[in-house]
Order: sequence, then structure tokens, then C-alpha cells
Amino acid sequence: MNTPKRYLITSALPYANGPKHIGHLAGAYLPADIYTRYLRAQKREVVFVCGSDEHGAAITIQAIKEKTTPKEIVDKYHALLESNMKDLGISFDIYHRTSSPIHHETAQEFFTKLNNNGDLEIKESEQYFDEANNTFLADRYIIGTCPICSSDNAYGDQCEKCGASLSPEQLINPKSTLSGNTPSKKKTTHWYLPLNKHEDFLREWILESHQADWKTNVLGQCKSWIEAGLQPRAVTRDLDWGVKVPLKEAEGKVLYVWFDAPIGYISATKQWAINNNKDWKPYWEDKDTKLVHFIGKDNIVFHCIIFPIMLKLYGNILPDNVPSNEFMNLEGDKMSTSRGWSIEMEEYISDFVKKENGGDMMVDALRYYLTAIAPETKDSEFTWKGFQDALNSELVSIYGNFVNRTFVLMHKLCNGKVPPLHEEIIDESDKKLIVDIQHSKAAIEKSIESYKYRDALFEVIDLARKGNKYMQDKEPWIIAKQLDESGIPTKEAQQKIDNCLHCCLQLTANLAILINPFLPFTSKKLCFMMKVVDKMLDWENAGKFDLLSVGYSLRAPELLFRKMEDEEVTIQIQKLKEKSKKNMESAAGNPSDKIDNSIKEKKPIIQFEDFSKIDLKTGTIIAAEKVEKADKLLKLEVDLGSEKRTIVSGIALNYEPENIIGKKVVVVTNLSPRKMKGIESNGMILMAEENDGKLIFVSSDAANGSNVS
Ligand code: B3M
Ligand code: ZN
Repeated sequence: MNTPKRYLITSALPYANGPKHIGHLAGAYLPADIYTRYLRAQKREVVFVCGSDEHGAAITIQAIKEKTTPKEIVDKYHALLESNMKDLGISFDIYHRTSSPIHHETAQEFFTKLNNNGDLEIKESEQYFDEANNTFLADRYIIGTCPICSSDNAYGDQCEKCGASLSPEQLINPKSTLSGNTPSKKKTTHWYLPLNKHEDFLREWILESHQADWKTNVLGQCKSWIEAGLQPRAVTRDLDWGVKVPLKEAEGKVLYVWFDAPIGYISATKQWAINNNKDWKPYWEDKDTKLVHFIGKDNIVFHCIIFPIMLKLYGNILPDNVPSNEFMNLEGDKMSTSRGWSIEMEEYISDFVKKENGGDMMVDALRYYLTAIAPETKDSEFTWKGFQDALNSELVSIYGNFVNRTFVLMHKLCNGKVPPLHEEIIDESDKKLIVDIQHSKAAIEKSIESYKYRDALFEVIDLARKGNKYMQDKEPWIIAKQLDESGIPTKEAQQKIDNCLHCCLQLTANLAILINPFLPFTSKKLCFMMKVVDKMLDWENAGKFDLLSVGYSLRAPELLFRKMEDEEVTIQIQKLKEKSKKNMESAAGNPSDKIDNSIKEKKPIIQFEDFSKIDLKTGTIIAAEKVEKADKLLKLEVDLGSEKRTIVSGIALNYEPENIIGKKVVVVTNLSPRKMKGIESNGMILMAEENDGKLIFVSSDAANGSNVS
């Protein structure tokens, strides 16, 4: 294939609804960054765009949770994500946002063109409506019982328990998360993109033209979607947070977040062009542009089916590839921010990057491990032990060690200068080293261009491994012991030492170029040590053997990587476990779950007469004992002022009898007596049940026997 005229690289726009974890980093950002850095080093014309996805229920629900506005949410998390990405060396040319005016205009214009061309269909349908809040309910605002696994907490678009993708109509016993009420159905009009009309196009474009170059996981998903038959998909919603539908008759409607978000790639390109005084159009219109979308596997359908149809209808170019990664698990479980089973980018940065002097080396350490275990073809797993092993026994022991030995020996045996290469004694192993570099370069190129970053990185390390072997075989430190009468190495010995270190230094310069797309901070440091400008890192220089001039004096070696201690591994695993425990505990306390609980507990409205039939009195527990053969029951004696009563209460799992003597309680005194395990219970103690099932006494300081009403 000819080299394209220009490249446009995109990474999925993360929702600005919270921090993102290193699984996201490994999926859509790091591979795109490696590819882009490589293209830049190749001096190809490339623009790398991304930004925050600031619309959709992901944002408004977070606003409810944090008791604030969607605007505040996106402002807060956009800033966080932008700085996290920068700290981790993700070199976007622009990190934009979909709340910007230029994005709203672009998305509206896109919709208008499709609508004017008759590419959209208008349909009336019945949708769930929350009367109490006078609003239609987005899928995420409806919960109910999953028709597949019977979980009580399935959302209108997906069940998080079994992963089924759902529509609100499928939920059994649907409830609004806003009011807790059963929603009604109301007629509404929406604009639909008839995906079904484009099946032939997709079949041809994906299944025929890209059969050979797209990843099998991506092709597989596309194929099953197309074969199942595509349906028209609504591209508008009845909501107020989002891009307004630019039509008079669409008052109160916004574009569906998945319609506007990918257009975010276009608006980001526009903003980049404005910032850099360039033309954005060729990036989206010229067939000589290679457009590549880097995403995680949950976004495949949007990038391979829906957005391409939109692009085709609008008259834009189509993506050349959509390299999607599978998921990265963590310590034996799925990564999840909400469950606390995750390493947030922010957390890693504060634990390893900001805390340490030269924390950049820990950015590269992370980039190294995430690439080495990239979930390119199947799910992979991050473990702290694995990270430690990769860092200590590959980066430190192979790459770091080779560079360090080369520099130390050059200072010790060659006066800190690049020694000459004595042609007459060049041997086979020197020549082989040059050939090895050229082979590695070619292999790395091939892997990077076909989105196989694991393989590419492995090649770089393997080349460093060859460098170690070369030096080990040559043993310049032993040769240095062949001294003449004046106590310095003989001329012959020095020539051998020179050649060895000359080769090792040229290899070091090559290693700096080859690792640059992956570990940019390391390459920068190497340039500093070699006293060369960054320009040396241009890809065309890889494979050359005269990158460092003879006689040039170099700096002292600096530490490229540090080892990770066992203790750090232990601390991180401990931290992970504690965080997840805390999140699970407080999950009961977060608003979405509270909503859920209040729904379960909601009872029908009663009249005052109904309530006044209940006789409630205050009392004090004066005796308590376990009920035999009943784990949950305690037999209590309660002093109600004018009388004492025996009451059997189901609180034994929560309270030890001896701890509740003297407890003030509220008792329902006119319940008809009931026998439990042979004991007659005359009343009921009021208890409040917390979200996690914990029972707490409802109590009053009033004197025993006081009426409660
Ligand atoms: N924000 C979904 C996600 O974060 C979405 C990606 C948009 S890419 C145009 O998974
Ligand atoms: Zn389910």
C-alpha cells in the first residue's frame, strides 16, 4: 500500500463523569499514542485528536450523585482527564470537549444535512415518562428486573449483572430512578437513522474490503451485528442536557449522545486547525487521509457500524481501521471504578509519578507493562507482581542494564568519549550487531503498522538483550587487564575495547530511537546523556551506525529505571482490597442505590385513619436472651411503664443480648399476639434497616409508656 498523504488518529472520547483507570489507558489511549509518536518520528503528517465526551446520562446521573450540575461535573472531570493524559505522556494534538460551541455547531450541522437529504426517518412512539418529574426517561433512568437473569437492578439499556444489552420495554416492573414511581407511557417523536438501509454498504465495506486488515475481534462483532439484521436507531432524545436538535418542532430534544460524540472527532480537528492555522477539511474529506479510530471493545458497534454510516451519508472519508482492544482485568477480576477494583490513572500518578523525583521513569514503566500485556487479541490481566517482574527483570535488567554498563565502561575505559571504530579489527560479531539493528527496525515497523504493539516492544527489548550478549561475549573489562609496561592497556587491547564500546554506544543511540514511541521519557533522557538533540530520534536514523561522533564526550549515566520493591507490591494490593471494600460498603450509601432501595420499600399511600390504628409506645429493654434453635430471635422483656411485656424480636444476628439491656425502644403494642418457637410475642420493636441490612433501634428518650404518634 502507498504511504497515505496524512493520518488522522483518534482515541475514544472518555466520558467526563469520573476518573478513568489504567485499563482505559491500555485500551484506547496508549496504543494510539505509540502509533502517533511512531508516525511523527517518520515525519508523516499526522494529527492525533481526542477530548471529553460531556453529554449523555453518564454525566447527568453523576451530577445527581454528586448533588451538583452536569456543567460542574464536566468541568471538573474534563480538567482531571486532560491533566492525567498529559502526565502519562499521551501526546494528543488536541484534547477537546463536546460541550464547546464549535462542537455543538458541527453536530447540529451534521444532523441538519442528513435530515435535509432525507437520510433520517421521523417516527412517533410511546416512551416511558415520569409524571412526577414531568420528563421522559432516558434508558439509564429506568431500572427494573432483568428479563434474562432476574437481577433487580438492571438499567433500561443494560443489565450490569449479566451484561445483557436491553431496551427499557424489556424490563420487568420498570421504575423511574428519579421518583421511584412506575413510569407511564407517552407519545413522542424522534428522528431515526435507518441502519437497515445500509446493510449492503456495510457488508461490502467491512466484510469484503477489510476482511484482511481488520482485527478478528472487530470483524467478528461487526459480522454478528450485520447478520442479526440492523434496525433503525433513534438519534434524538427527550432531554435537556446535550446538543439541541436544530429544528423548531424539536423543542426539548437533544441529539443522542452516541450521535454527537463521534462527531467530536471532527469538531476537535476543526479546533486543532484553528489553533494551528491549518485546514481541517482534507482530514475528513480527502481520500488520501488514513483515519484510524482506537477504541475499547465496548465501542465497536458505534465506530464500525453507526458512525461510518453517518460519515458515508455526510460525504466524509471512512476509517481505514478501528483497532479495538479487548479488556484488561486486574488481579483476577474485571476492572471497575464503581466497585473500586481499579487503578485510576490519577491514583497511579499520585502514588508513583508525582511522589518521586524523576517520576517520569515510572510513567514509562507503566507504559512498558501495559504495552507488554496489551489485550490486543484477548482479555489480559494486570497484576502488581507481573508489573514488578516486567519492570525489574526486563526494563531494569535488560534495557537499563545495557545502557548503564555501556556508559559506565565508556567513562572508565574510554575517557568518557565516543571511542573510534578501528576498521582493521572489525569482526563478525560487530557486523552482526549492525544487521541485528536493521532487522529489528524492520520488524518493529511492520508490527507497529499492523497495530501489534506488544510484538514491536518485544523486538526492542530483544535487541537490548542482544546488546548485553554482545558485551558479555567481548568482556571489555577483562581485556582492559592486558597492560603494557606503563600499566595502561596495550594498544591492541585498547583497540578492542574501543570497538566494543563504539558498537555499544551506537546501539544505545539506536535503542533510544526504537523505544521512543513506547517510552518517550526514557528516550529523552538518553538524548540528554548522549548530548544529542531530540532530532536524533527521527525514525530514519534507526539502523545507522554513526549516530554518535567519535571523540564526542558524553554525560555520566543516569538511572533510567528503578526496581519495584516487594513491599510496594504488597502495599498496592492491600490498597486495592481496601478501596474495593470501602466502595462496596458505601455503595449502599450512594444515591443511585438509595433510589433503588427506596423503590423496593415504597408502599401504597394510606389515610391518617389507617395510621392512627397503630398504638406506638416508648419502653426500655430490661431483659434479653437467645431463643433456642432460632439464630435470629431474641426474647425480650420490655418495660412499658404501666406494664411489662414479652416480645420476640428478629435481631439476634445484629445484637448480643447483654449489649441491649437498658436500650430505649419504640413498640407497636396493639399487634395481635403471635407465637414464635413456642414463646408468645406481645408486640413489635421498631427497627430501622440500613441499606446493607443492618438493624438500628428506633428510640426515644421519653419516659416509658409515652404515646408515639
Ligand atoms: N464516551 C463511551 C465510553 O467512554 C464513549 C466513547 C465515545 S467515542 C466517540 O466508553
Ligand atoms: Zn441480567
